[in-house]
Amino acid sequence: MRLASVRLDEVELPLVEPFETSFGVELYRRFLLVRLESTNGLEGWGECAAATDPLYSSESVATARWMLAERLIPLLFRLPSPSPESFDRAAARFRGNRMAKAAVEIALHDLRARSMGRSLARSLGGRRARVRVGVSVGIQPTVAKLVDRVGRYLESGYARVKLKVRPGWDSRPVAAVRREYPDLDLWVDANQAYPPRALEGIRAWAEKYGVAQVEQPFAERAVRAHAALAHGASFRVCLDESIVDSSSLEDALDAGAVTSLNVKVARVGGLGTSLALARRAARARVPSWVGGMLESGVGRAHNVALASAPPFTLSSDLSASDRYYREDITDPPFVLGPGSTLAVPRGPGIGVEVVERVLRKHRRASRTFRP
Ligand code: OSB
Ligand code: MG
Repeated sequence: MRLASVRLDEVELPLVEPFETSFGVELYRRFLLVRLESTNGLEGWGECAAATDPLYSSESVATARWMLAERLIPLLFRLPSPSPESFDRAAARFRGNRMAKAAVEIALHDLRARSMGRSLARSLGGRRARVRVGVSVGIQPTVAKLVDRVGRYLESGYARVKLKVRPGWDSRPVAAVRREYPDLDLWVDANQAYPPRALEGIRAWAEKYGVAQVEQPFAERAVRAHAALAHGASFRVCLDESIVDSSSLEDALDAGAVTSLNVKVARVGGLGTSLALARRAARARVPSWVGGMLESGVGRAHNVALASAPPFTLSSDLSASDRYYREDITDPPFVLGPGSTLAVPRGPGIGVEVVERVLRKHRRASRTFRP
């Protein structure tokens, strides 16, 4: 496999509705897309999940753009035979910047799967034809609006809901949703918003309202606080931001700080590491699931393919395209099917087509690199 060109596009897509977390509100998503082209005319697509501001992690669109243009794409052109594994090894000499690295690694996975005429899901060892999904619901202006929002998601077929919480927006909204939907599989995600001393308070409302899973209540490095919350808890303690590589996972497993693992391709630097972490967690009897970063159809297709692999057993944060964007850059859209599932594309590679016309409409910048 030889590369003829790499295109780096910057895109801005409006969200169907604002997405508010403990970090702030997002009205649209600005992100980078990587398009690899091989000398035999095949393409490979990757999306970089870094956001405009470094709120979820230290990366941003600007740092990822620099990393890709000035370091990772030149490094990719220097590889004698580019593959996800050879790129991952070569890129390891640069610290961090995992979202930038992931954009290239996943594009190489797509390109390789296409060159073998296989779906990405199959080339990752995926076995499921459909993956179970849920919906992540942002902080709403009022509790009544939240209950209404959750109700509409349930009517459209989602069987699991994750509420974004933060100090001041937790026990009241959680109680209201539980009162209205007594059987709902209810999760919460705080994106590190609580200090360790909030532990007993969180435990109280999570147990009282039957929350199945509490995600990342404390800071990224707060392994002991997460372990204390997980000890004897009736709910799973899920780590997201804390787990970025195998050593952070080993430390969390050792401490008993993780009883559910949110695997995000972007956060851990690619599909290869995602699979390795989920397999490692499964050996420790910790279930994994695929998390999302409001990706466009490109990143979503990678995430869905990953979620079809055996080590992922809980429902993923991968909703239908229309939950995020009125007009997505890929076709066909992901639609919610029976039993709160998305179908895993079967075509070559990611199995969805990037629609250049729509992409151009939302593109803010584009650069093409050649060896
Ligand atoms: O913490 O899981 C998170 C979106 C942006 C940043 C962080 C998170 C999220 C989500 C969205 O929860 C999940 C999705 O893509 O549907
Ligand atoms: Mg999270």
